[in-house]
Amino acid sequence: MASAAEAMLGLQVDATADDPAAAAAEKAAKRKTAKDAKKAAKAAKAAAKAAAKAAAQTTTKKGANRDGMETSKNDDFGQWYSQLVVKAEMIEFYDISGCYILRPWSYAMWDTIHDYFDSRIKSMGVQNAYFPLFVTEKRLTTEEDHIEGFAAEVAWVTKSGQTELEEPIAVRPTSETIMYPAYAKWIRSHRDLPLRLNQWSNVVRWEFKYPTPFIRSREFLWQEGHTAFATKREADKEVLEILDLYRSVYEDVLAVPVIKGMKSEKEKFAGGLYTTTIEGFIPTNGRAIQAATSHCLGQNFSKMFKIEFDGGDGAMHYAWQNSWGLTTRSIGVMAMVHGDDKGLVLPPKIAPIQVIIVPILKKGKESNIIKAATQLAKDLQDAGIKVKADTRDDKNPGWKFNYWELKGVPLRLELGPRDIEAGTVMATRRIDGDKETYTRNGVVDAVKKALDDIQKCTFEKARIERDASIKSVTKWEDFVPTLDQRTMVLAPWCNETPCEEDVKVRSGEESQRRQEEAGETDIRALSGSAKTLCLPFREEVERLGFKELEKGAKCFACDCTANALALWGRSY
Ligand code: 86X
Repeated sequence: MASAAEAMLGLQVDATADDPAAAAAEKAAKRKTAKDAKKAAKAAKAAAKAAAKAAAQTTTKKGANRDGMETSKNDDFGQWYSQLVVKAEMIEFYDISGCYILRPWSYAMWDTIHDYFDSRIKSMGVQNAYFPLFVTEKRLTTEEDHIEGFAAEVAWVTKSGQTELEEPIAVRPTSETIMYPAYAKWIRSHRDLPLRLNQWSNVVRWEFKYPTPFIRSREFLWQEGHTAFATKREADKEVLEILDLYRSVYEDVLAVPVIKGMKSEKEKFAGGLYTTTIEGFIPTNGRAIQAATSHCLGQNFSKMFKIEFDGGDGAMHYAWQNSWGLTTRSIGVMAMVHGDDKGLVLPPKIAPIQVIIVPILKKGKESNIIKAATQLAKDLQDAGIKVKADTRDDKNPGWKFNYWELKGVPLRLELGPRDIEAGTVMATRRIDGDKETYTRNGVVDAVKKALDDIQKCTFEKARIERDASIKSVTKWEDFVPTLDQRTMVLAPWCNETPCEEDVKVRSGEESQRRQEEAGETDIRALSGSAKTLCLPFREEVERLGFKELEKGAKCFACDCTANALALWGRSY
């Protein structure tokens, strides 16, 4: 069943619903008699014919066909995104709400993120391991605080075949309770520390907020790092090193700008000591999004799980622990930030194909041109560039241009008979459509330079738009009206949880009132309430060009003395 939200977005979870031929064939399979099956097969044929005719009719509009994007990013962002992930062949919908198929185009991106992050944590001294998918109820609930508030999201296996299990087992929503009992066995002496393990895996959280591919799914892929140290100082240092590595994944690979900071008491991981975060932003809908978190757990878990070590000083000590995670959500944020009305826009560092070569065929010269395109691809591939020559003979160049634009390939090279004669190649950038002619001899260097430049441009464009979306506010009256301009808000804050709870309620109410007054009845709008995204680090505030907290400043929301600058926003 499609969720209400999916239905609202017009998403067809039923694969056959959009395809009369497949629907008829499926019906045929279900019919009992051969006669019925024959009848259905005939109907399926007729339906297929009609569908083909309908498809042909919709392509009559110049340049447009059902394969391309049909919704503009600014008109209906939710619809745009759903179309994007399907039409760019990143996602296939599945018949369980909140679960999605990651197709090769998006899985290749996860592979790239994996390789980038994995090699860097290994150089830092982290090792990979794999722990079981399942956890007993007794273990899962060892750390009560940490489970509290999450219990409703845990998925349980209760049967094997028709037989009830003696004890139901949970599917991991995160692996603290699975890993830490083993840590307690492995850690005895200060010589066993630090213990720094990482796991690449899937996890399941049966959420009831409406799902969005990559951004919020019930099963997702991630890495979870779990480390233990003898001293808090070492743990603190790692928290920030990992946070900076997360920043690098987003900014240097995905070209998505993020803001580093500390989570408030209300928003931190309840089981830990403090949580650091990187926060992203989607300018089109004005929503902030948590991009990754790096937690210092303090000694909370080591006390709970008895992870103790002999310090060599004649005393036993509890280990200082961290945990940190990055998920496939990162791919969704990248797609939302860079995508446009033609489809996906990929920064070169995450693109499964960085350069697409489209041969422009001319009657009688086909084999020559294909040969030249294949050789060009080989030269680029030898230089370490991810390149493909699209030599399909059943698609014309215009169709191929649209197809690879929709998939977001950063650079297109066209090669026609005249180029071959002149010793040139024509290049077009996906990010801005800029064209340039390269010489065939200098093409490898020119492409390398172009890809570097596109990577930088993509980030700069996103950074400028993100920076323009941060506004400073000092009094409550300006808060919701500013958020309504699709911004994040930086404000002096008392840093008290009751005040944050109050802001959530008041901003929600005020948003609704303002919407009603404006006659807005947009049911797609998510909750209008705001929360703290983070307390940005001092360097971040400076980098963004804001003044640090002034002495004697008052909290924007409750008029108490402010003791921090907080970044607020409506968020995913
Ligand atoms: C919090 C904390 C932490 C390791 C990370 O953020 C990085 C990687 N874990 C995860 N969290 C839960 O602890 C949790 C627990 C249950 Cl039982 C659940 F159903 C959902 C959860 N969601 C998040």
